[in-house]
Amino acid sequence: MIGSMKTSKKVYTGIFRDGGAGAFAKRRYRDRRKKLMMAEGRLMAITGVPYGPGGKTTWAYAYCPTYQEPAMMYLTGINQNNVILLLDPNSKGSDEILFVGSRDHVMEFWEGVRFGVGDDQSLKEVRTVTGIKDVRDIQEFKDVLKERLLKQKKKPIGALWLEGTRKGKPCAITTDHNYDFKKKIEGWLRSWKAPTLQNIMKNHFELRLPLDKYDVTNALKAQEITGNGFKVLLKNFRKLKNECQVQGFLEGQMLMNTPFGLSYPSIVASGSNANILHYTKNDDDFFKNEMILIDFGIRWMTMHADITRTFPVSGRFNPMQKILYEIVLKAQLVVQKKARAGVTVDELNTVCWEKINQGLEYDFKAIGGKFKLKYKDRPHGVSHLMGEQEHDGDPFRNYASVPMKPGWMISNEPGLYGEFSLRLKGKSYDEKIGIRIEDNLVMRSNGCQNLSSKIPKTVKQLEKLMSQ
Ligand SMILES: [Mn+2]
Repeated sequence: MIGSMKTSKKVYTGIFRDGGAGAFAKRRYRDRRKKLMMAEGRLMAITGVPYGPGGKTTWAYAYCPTYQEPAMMYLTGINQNNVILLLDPNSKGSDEILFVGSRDHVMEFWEGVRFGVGDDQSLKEVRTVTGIKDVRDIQEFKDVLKERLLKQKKKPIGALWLEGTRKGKPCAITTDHNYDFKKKIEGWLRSWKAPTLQNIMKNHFELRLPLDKYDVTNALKAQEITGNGFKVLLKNFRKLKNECQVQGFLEGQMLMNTPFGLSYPSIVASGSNANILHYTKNDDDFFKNEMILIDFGIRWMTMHADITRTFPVSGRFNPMQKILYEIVLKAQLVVQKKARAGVTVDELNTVCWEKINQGLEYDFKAIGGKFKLKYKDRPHGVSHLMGEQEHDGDPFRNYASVPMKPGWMISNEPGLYGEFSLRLKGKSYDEKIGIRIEDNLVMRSNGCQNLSSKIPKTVKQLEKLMSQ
């Protein structure tokens, strides 16, 4: 017995995410699968991750409470490796079949309850929680696929893998588990003399990227916990001596308030370390006049917060830091004003980096400031898509030229990185500084909703919190 239905909520918390929809969860996932079937009209096979953390990198232990292919999570809420979903919109029988591994009592003794076939009770419970009525042993997948394929004549099967174009040339992510799955199925199709696979990526992302009301609620909850962690950090900042203490303190505050884990390991970069965009060492001491950049966030259900804040270690901005910081902040506000459904990420980039350059020219150079930037035109994109993943959507970011849709969530993260010097009121300042300020926005038809609006970011707000 996995557990009686009375205790199912607790038993399944780790391996089934209801997305905050409670009793409506089954309907919500079923609707998503139905929409995908409507859009594709073909037989489709979608795989979960084949193995858990450390499965291919046995030397690494990854702490990650949610470990699932985001497409599988989006369509079923199942947070367990080794599952496959078959969708068959043209079938006269069941139009969706979930394949899972068999029950393994030894494994359950080590790792806790898992969905699995092997006894009627267990199968019944998988059905009850996921809403998928037809659940079968994953060993049968190949045979069922072949049988269903023959029934739909010559129509190609659909599967998901990540592909796009980079500098005009087609390319794919070949290290992803989805690509391994694609290769495997293609091998079978060749031996069956069947037409090759069709990628369902476009329709899948079109359906998945706009957040629904549950997603927005979850995203706001992630913001709230992330923001509270940040506020507590600032109030206690004077007690901390180095980057790793900041990481430990902040992540501790955040993890105490979410069972869903971090969005990603935090970047905690003081002084010139903030000029390394993906700084991960987090092992340096501070100097008292430095700025510190932190990039952090948690998950709530399957939604992510992705926040960056930059502030002075001392709790007070020096005059040069304040000028540079406000250049970045102004650019962020310009992006936020421009962001809405119908606008492209490319257009946001244009206004963002123009505003930064203008700021450097008129607010810094004009008063005698000198600088050497760490990049040519721009350091990185101002926005990426967010959702089921912290970086969601096509990984080649071909979406940047597409008008955004209502409900898309994006980051808004202008930055300024380089070496800056200024002489002001008889005092000289010369620092290597990296400043990034990042909020998360949801697109609406008449503007955007800044989900991060309650997380302090003005000079005044930051200094006030740090002086408490
Ligand atoms: Mn980001």
